[in-house]
Amino acid sequence: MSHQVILDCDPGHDDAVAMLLALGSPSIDLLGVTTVAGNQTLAKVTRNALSVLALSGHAGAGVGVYPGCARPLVRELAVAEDIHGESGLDGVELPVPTAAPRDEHAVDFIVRTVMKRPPGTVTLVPTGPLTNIALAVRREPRLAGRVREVVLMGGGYQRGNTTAVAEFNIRTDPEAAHIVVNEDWPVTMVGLDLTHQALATPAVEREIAGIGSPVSDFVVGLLGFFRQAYQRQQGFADPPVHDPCTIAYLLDPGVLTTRRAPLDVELRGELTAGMTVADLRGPEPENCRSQVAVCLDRERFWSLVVSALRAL
Ligand code: PIR
Ligand code: CA
Repeated sequence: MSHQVILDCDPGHDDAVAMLLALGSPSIDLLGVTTVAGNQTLAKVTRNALSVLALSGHAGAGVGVYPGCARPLVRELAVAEDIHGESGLDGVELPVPTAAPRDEHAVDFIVRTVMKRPPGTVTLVPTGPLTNIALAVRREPRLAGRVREVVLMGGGYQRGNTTAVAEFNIRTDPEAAHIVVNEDWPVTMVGLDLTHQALATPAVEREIAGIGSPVSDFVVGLLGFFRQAYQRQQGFADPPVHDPCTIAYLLDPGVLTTRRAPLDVELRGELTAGMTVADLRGPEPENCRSQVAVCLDRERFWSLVVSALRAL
């Protein structure tokens, strides 16, 4: 059975890898790519999404890119130029897009797509700020009952990266994240606790380089830039490739261990705005619709990524 997925992203080095993992995996049916301002401006991340689709060739043919929100609901946009560079995908030459963005807003596309398909079939995978997803469920509250699951990259129950306790996607639009995690739909939070285990080690890089295709060369270029940025800005030896962990979970749920936990987002804390608060006290609650990702099977994760890249 294949997963029908809308990928809502802000590419972004790791978003690009998430796109390629989805495109190169036959059991993911990518219904569309929606974009949101985050790592870079909306215009830049939309262009980047189109470039990645062009690179992926036939796999990306027919997958539309739908531009969404150009800024967060309440706060000012602060892009992650220090990590992703001026283009949002620095370190590679960007393929010339072979298609234009679609003439439909991301929020409208999400609502239309989920409502026209059978209930419980479409999975939303946000890997950027949650602005589009929040607006979609406010625009059409029935989305909550129809979406199969929201599998998001964002947050963390132990630490942040943008502030001590807040992760970038959530910190960028905390109000949107608050809407999404408080909605009555299943949410899987793939946060930094998990994605900091998805490190692109030199061995991983060598394996990808060994594929020897335009797609693998592109990914090696991305990882090289991402490694240097992470060494400089975050003191990591190897860069964590956050966003594809969400898609990998759909491909093979066993790649992650998860724990059910009530979730919320701090909006007002002087030191903690944008923090995701997971209640991990006591035994694991049974009827709780949210869960957090805890542990990554690194080997299985990278083998999914490598096979997808090889297939493109
Ligand atoms: C990664 C991101 C933003 C800032 C930093 N420092 C690192 C982007 C990634 O694309 C991922 O979706 C998420 N936001 C991780 O915080
Ligand atoms: Ca991202």
